[in-house]
Amino acid sequence: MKTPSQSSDLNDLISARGTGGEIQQHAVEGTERLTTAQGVVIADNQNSLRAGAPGPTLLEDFALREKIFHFDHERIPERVVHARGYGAHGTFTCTRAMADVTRAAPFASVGKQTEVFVRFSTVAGSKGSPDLARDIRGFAVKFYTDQGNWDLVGNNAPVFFIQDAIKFPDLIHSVKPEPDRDFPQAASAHDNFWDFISLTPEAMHTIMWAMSDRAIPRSFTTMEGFGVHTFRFVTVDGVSTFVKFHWKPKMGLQSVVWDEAVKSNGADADRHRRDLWDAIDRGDYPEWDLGVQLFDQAFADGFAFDVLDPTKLIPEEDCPIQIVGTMKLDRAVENFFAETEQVAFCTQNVVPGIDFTDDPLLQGRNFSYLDTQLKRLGGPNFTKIPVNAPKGCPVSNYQQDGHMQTAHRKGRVNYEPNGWGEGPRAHPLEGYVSYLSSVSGDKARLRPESFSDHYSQARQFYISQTPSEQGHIAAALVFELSKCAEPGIRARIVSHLRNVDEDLAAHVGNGLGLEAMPAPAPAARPTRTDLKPSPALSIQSNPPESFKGRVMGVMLSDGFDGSLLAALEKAVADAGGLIKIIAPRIGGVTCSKNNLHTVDEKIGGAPSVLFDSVAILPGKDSLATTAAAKAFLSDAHQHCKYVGWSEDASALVAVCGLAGAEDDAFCALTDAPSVQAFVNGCKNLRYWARETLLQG
Ligand code: HDE
Repeated sequence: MKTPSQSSDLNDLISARGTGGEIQQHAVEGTERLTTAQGVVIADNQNSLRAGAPGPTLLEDFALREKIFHFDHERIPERVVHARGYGAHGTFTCTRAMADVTRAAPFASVGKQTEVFVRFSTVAGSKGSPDLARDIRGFAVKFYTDQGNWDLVGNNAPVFFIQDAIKFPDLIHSVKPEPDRDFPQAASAHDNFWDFISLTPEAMHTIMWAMSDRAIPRSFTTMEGFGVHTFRFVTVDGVSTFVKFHWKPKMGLQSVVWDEAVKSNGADADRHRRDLWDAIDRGDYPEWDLGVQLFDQAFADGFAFDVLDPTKLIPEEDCPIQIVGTMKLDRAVENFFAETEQVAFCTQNVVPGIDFTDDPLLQGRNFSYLDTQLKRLGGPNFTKIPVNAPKGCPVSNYQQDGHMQTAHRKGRVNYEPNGWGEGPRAHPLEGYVSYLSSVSGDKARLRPESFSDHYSQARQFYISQTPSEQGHIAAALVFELSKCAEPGIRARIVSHLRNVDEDLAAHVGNGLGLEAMPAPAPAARPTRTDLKPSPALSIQSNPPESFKGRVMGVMLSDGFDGSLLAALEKAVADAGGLIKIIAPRIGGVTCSKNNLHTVDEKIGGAPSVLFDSVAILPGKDSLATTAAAKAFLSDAHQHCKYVGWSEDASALVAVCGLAGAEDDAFCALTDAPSVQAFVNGCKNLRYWARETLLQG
């Protein structure tokens, strides 16, 4: 049977015309019937029941009433934070059995598989906000283990802005649109956010992450994930080991530059979700390794900071990451709302073998998630929604009733203990047993003294970046603070930066045009300068050296050199990448031999910011007078991408002011070997040396 998209003839789609000439599609033998929610087959889905024509619509039209009623209630409250998100299903496969450190089900044996659902998100923007906002990303994974659901509700940064949950509403209020004017959307570049930050020195480490390229990832699939808090692994015998969780993308780390992020949001506000959808759709399933940092109390005691402080990380160099499994996302959602919107993560969803620590942020989170789900999903039975229901184990308890109950116990017994000899019972050995720890101390509102160093790891992060990345951090700070109207806020931030790194503070102060540098902010503890750089924290120092899964945008016009395109297609395919053809008309483009080639995007519809590298192979029309083609080339060059171009593009290159600008990544394509050399280079993704030259 033809699908509507395959059928080009409207008449094929029409099975009847109504009296007004409107299109009616009627079910025929063997096809699905349209029904009401009560199961009554609908006869006419185009006209409501009227008394006369035209005449008043009748209240007795239950099909109309039900349809509109349901529509009116389609929306549920969006998440207060992490509203903008995208999910997919997959599998976690254990590659290292860890029964010696945890009884947690996913790590029981090598090769054991556990189904997962992942939701990636931004934090600040609302549900319809653009994907490439500068923001921390959520990285929440639900493991449907055979001992119950375990949610690892993490972020793409290993640290957080605040040390105590009581500050969370203020942090989030400050970053969200300002309450009187309701802007800016999905942006931290405004007074309220920086005002709050300037009065919250503990945020400085996470600010470094948020101003770095980590906060503008190329894709969900090119970012790391972190559990942030220190958790506990616990063995069957009750022995505990501290654990920090890390997700390492197999595609490697990759981000975009800020100008690209801004333009991407205009060109394709759905860039990240589309990228994930497309990757799964073409069978290029994204994967992450799960790594753990394991350490004991002795390590914690000897570590420079408190391992319970969520504004601190443990450098990989101090405590190596051990890879224990791989997650593969291989199934897109069937329905965005049913799955991605309704999925309910909760830090308290843990399974035997995984336990909490006294990290005050984790403790606060444990309180929050159920609360928000009750509000969003409307009642306590959201655990019955398929995406939230455990899959790997039975569920049996005496919980009953409530809104939308869909699973009821049979029979008389709804309590325990009971003398009827019926129903489920607790099991002291198989059940969840909390790690036995002693608690003592005064009841008071307090912050541990061991949490009071706010700058040392911010500095460590900064000095771990390449000069180019440091430049991006400084530029981001200048951009964001330039959006703050209140000069006092700018100065206060610079006063904190002086405690992080004097050069950074000077760059930002200069970029803002501060008349005088403010004094360094009073610090509870002086910044340590003995912490060594941690190369693992830099994206540029850890290039993927692969073009796998990356996309080259190839701009063509009629009469282009087909042999060059063929060489490009082969080289990119060999490198595991993809090509998208951009041309003046979506209907096709002809090569010099007059063969028609398919086109993916019209020029102007897919600017170069959407591609990892670009090639420009025009034909008779050199595209030198096409504004969108000029922007395509200029931006790709400006964004330090690998750019290949054929001789026929010389006029375009010249009008962009790039004649004679050849560098290792701005390459003339003349024949198959030059094409191969260009594609070999593309695996470096960017040519950062150009950035320095462009800045003069
Ligand atoms: Fe969340 N957070 N959070 N958070 N969080 C929510 O739960 C909260 C924090 C994170 O894709 C909410 O269902 C408090 C850190 C992710 O559905 C809410 C505090 C980290 C997601 C909530 C934090 C996170 C949320 C809103 C401070 C990284 C999206 C909707 C104590 C380790 C999950 C919801 C998804 C969502 C509360 C801080 C990660 C309101 C009180 C730190 C990835 O319950």
